[in-house]
Amino acid sequence: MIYQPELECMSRDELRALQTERLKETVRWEYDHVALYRERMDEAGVSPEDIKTFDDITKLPFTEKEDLRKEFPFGLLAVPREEIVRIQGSSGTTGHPIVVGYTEGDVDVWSEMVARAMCAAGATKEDIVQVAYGYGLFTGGLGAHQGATEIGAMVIPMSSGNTQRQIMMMRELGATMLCCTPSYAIYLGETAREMGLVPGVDLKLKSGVFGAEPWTEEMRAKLEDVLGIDAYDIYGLTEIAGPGVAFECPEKHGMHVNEDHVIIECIDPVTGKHQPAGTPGELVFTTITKKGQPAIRYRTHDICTLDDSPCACGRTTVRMGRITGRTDDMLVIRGVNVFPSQIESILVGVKGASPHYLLEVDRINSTDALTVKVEMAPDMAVDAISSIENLRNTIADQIKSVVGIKAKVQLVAPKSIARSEGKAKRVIDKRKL
Ligand code: DLL
Repeated sequence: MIYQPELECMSRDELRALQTERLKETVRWEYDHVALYRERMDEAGVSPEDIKTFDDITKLPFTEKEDLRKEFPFGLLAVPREEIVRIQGSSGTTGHPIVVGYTEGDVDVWSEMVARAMCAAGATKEDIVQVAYGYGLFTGGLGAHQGATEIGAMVIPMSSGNTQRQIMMMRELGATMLCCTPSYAIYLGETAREMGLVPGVDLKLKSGVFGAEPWTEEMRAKLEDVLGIDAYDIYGLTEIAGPGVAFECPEKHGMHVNEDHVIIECIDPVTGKHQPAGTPGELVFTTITKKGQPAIRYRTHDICTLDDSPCACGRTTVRMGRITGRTDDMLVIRGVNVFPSQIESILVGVKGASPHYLLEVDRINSTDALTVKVEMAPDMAVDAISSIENLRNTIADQIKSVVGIKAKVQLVAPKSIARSEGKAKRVIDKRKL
């Protein structure tokens, strides 16, 4: 189903014209109201009048997370503080948290974006949506909550954690949709099965909208199997809105970007120049309907490819592929670029291994060493030492052939790697400690 066909399916020409008008307004708004944008544009020798066509966006300077840190908490507000009705934030892995202010209108825009995503995953007012993303400064909980409310569905605002209680409520209230991180969804599914519950019989879940962390097609298959549902990807980031910046339709061939609210660019992270469609690059977003704290050419560090070919679902918006890594998440091990998602794809395809893993990188005698800790699948027969040895070798061989580096594989007991109720932590880089 398409929530707002008149907006999600408009012709590319109409969409470009709308984006261009909104871009001009946003640039003028930021220039007039936010010192940082005015200074940056003055330094770059570009004024709001120079933005006449869509392609003129490339004249504008980039912004970064560091700008939000420096201007913490209210330096980037483009409206008086009293106009702000909500603060959301993200901690990030380093440094001070960042916060973003929303006006009432900004919250509405965000809710609309999430409602489109939920609708694409089949949500109607009949649905009972269990939100197991964390509520709080993190945008997952409230974002999913607002989107489901916008559709008129009934929300169970569980937040993350309390896994057994979570499953009890899911069963007793008859939740039909689930929203949480994909890693937590798998954990919920595994726990439900351990509790003796059968999806489809004891649980009524039909679909779910999962995001906030990178995941793979293999993880999707696992998640769909363990919970007996149809799993959809949703992408977003606090600086731009929260979840709902882009979302999957039933074609599941990339995430439709809500282009009437944001402009997406995919750049070469080194040169800053646009990548052709289909070539991986760093995503850059400009919000074009926000008033409280708009963002112009915000560099996400997320890497993926864009696809502007028509989609069979009828939406005309450009699609982004899965996030394959982050420019700042990429591990360089003995000179080879390694993304955790590559290892994950391998593990999910190996019988006897589970998708619960941890990468540990260290420097031993001036050489980088990668250890991959992998939980054995609960049904793995561990009676013969040879079977463990075989499993270890299979994983190591596949890492060598796919990623191109030698890794030490350590098989650990099921459930011994800490489970995450939010974003999973997959990497410990001891070289940075
Ligand atoms: O994670 C917003 C969100 C909540 C999205 C719930 C989807 C669902 P932040 O905490 O600011 O916001 O983290 C944003 O998370 O730059 C990506 O690196 C990563 N990320 C978000 N969604 C996906 C996804 C929320 N579907 C950062 N696939 C982003 C891969 C994702 N990575």
